[in-house]
Amino acid sequence: MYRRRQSMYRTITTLLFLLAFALISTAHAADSKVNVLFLISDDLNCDLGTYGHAQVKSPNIDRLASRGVQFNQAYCQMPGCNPSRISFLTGLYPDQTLSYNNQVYLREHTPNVTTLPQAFRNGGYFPARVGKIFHYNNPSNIGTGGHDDPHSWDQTVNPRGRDKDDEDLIYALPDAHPMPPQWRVGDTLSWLAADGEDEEQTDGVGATEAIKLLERFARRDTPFFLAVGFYRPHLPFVAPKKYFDMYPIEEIKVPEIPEGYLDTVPPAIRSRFNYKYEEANISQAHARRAIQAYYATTTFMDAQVGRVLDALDSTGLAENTVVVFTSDHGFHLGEHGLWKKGTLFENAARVPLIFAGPGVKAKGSKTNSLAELVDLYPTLTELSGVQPPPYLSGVSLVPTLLDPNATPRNSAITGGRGSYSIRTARYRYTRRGRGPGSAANSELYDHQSDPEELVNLIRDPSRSDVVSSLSAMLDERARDAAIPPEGVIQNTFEFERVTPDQFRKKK
Ligand SMILES: [Ca+2]
Repeated sequence: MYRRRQSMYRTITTLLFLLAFALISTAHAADSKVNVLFLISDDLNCDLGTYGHAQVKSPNIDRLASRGVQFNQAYCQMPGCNPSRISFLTGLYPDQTLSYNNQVYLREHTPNVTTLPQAFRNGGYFPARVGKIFHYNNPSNIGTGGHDDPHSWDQTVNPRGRDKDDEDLIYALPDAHPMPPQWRVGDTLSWLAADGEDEEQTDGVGATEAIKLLERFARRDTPFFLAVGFYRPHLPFVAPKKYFDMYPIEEIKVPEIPEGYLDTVPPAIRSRFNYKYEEANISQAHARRAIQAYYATTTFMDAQVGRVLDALDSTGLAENTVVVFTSDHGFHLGEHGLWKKGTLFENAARVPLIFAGPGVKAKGSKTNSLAELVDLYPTLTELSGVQPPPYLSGVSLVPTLLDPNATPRNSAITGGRGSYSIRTARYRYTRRGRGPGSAANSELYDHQSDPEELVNLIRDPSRSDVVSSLSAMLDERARDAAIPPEGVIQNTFEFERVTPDQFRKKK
């Protein structure tokens, strides 16, 4: 009897031990899921230390690059906030999301799409957002949810700093066509060397909130997808004074434009060059101030990135967290005589893109492998083992994260609705409007001899073979980028938007 009981106890003990072991293993499986920290800046170009800029100080982004893989040739899908963000957050091209401007909400045209954070949520992750991930009108929507997608997050934080209260102090270029002040500071070149500390600015508040979330996540077992969207260096260029002092005005260089340059670009885009009178006719003194302010704002934003990265280290989460840093599109600072974004030139299409953390083996590499922002989705799901939806359009960049010489794609496209630019390792070929390419609607730039894209070679007879092969490549890529994604509803109608003023007039 005693023996039988003893044997029964032994069996129960063994069973309990096995059960405990199974529970621990499950907990470990949850632990071993890698987290994602997705950092994105608004309107940031590649004027950064790690991208070889001689003046701009970006020690924290540089630090991230030194422990990860930096893509030197990464391009956005559309050089505007909302269409670019909707594209990479759905893993689809603009001709698939049908979102081309800053007014539309993601689900107006693609109501049942699974967003990137949603895929992580479906995979058992806790998706959280701080600041601008989906589109926000910047700065007018700061402090609100902007164009957010409520299906994407379990928690959201909308930071708001003293930059909103200081808007009256912001200097804006004298405007040829007066607009309400709240719109002007986000649209016209405008800046403020602000009083106060980093932590008081919207991006400082955002970084503080992101740090709090990381500290909380470190105490939990649930894997997280934390997206932190910085508002700067988007206009207005507002940063604490000390960052302006880092860039003495006499050291700022304004890009020079060759005599007769405008005659070399297709007539269809010339209007783009002059659409804002005060920017097209900017004085050298104002141009210097604007560039100084952009650099200062970039360095301020970089410092906030540094605070979040420090928290990732101090919480012990860095080891098990994939970090991405990027921007929604580039930004012109006077090149070609252009300011801001919205063009199909390199400065507006190219974005910084850095991956670090588990799965990123080629640490400290700078790769020339081409990448598109639409590749973010399949890359992050592969790195974390999350199931992606079957219709994604991008390609995974994981091969390049293992070997910087790997080339998952041989071209990158930017554009939609008939106007596209294609970038290969050497060339940029751009065609505006549907229909066959001609010297009147196309451009060809050879980056080997002309990295500033100032010499349009489209009429050069010795390049006709290059033009026809790039033209065929562009046709094929544009066709593929418009294939309806299987299972995703596409609403093709446009929503009518009426402002309160227009509504009153209509009545
Ligand atoms: Ca933007």
